[in-house]
Amino acid sequence: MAITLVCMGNPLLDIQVSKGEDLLAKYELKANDAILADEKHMPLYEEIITRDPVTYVAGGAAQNAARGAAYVLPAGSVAYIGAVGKDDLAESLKAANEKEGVQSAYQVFDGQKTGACAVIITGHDRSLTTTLRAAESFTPSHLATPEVKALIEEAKFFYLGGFFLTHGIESALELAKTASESGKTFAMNLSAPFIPQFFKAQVDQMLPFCDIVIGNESEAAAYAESHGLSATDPASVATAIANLPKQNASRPRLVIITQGASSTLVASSSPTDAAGNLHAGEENPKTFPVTKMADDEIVDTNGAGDAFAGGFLGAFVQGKSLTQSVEAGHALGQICVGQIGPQFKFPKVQIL
Ligand code: 26A
Repeated sequence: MAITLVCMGNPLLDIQVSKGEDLLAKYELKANDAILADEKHMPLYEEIITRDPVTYVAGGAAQNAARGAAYVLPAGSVAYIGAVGKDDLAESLKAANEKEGVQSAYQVFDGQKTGACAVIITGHDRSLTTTLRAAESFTPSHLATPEVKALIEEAKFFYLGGFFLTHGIESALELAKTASESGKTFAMNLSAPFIPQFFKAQVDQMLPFCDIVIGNESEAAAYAESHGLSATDPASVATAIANLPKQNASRPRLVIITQGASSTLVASSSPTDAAGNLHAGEENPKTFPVTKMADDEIVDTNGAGDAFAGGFLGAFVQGKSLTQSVEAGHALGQICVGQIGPQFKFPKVQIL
């Protein structure tokens, strides 16, 4: 199979614990948030590994989405780019990718450590505190290596974790511009409220090249606030982002806002999207209902948004309709919520 989707982001190992109320209080963390660690959080990485039980699981938002997309795509369709250290963590991430059908094209930094994310679960909430380590050393030169260049030429769809924008925009812009100039589809996730909030300029620079923007309700609210939008409800924000200037005018921009257990919204910059959906006269944004999971089916919500993105892309890349793609996203999100961390169910269940 040829590679059809290339994802780029920060490869991280998730170190996950539950019942972490005391850790949230001690490190002044919010129950449902994603942040970059600062000095005061560093002891958390020593402390969390002493908890019993502690689970190590492959993470990194875009890498989770890549594994999610691979779940629904034919074998050999997905590759992932990011920077790691030369260590055991990187080996275990690579093994997880391999097992789940993602080709890793890592930029490897000898002498640096692979990034990690402390995942603290309390109830259904997840608090993510990330130390990027090698992930933030990624350089645009990696995109020019023969291996990566070939993957980029082969792929028809690209997906960027908005988190990647915290350590520079050069590589992200290069990938987005290459996609846009060659008429390929470029998708970006807003990733966390702090991205549209504190990396507004970077997000704004990327958006003209984005065909698909994915986020959740809190990221939409953060976008509305940092951009001074008067209408701050998710539907209005989705419409506002959809209608921003777009470099590649040959296809409309889709903006997808998930809302946890509430319905997903999709706004399109024009009534008909690439897959021939959202016809003129249809509601825009369109609402896609979510089937609620029972409390006892929910393990944790770490990676649910990434799983949605992966499921959506996996279907969209195969030319499925917008409705089928959103439903594949919902299905994969629910599979992920039923597992510890950003994992899927093996043997695979049919979702398309
Ligand atoms: C730059 N930051 C903060 C991050 C992340 C991140 N992935 C990339 N960059 N912070 C958390 N994550 C990942 O998000 C997933 C859940 O959506 C975690 O590794 C986790 O697997």
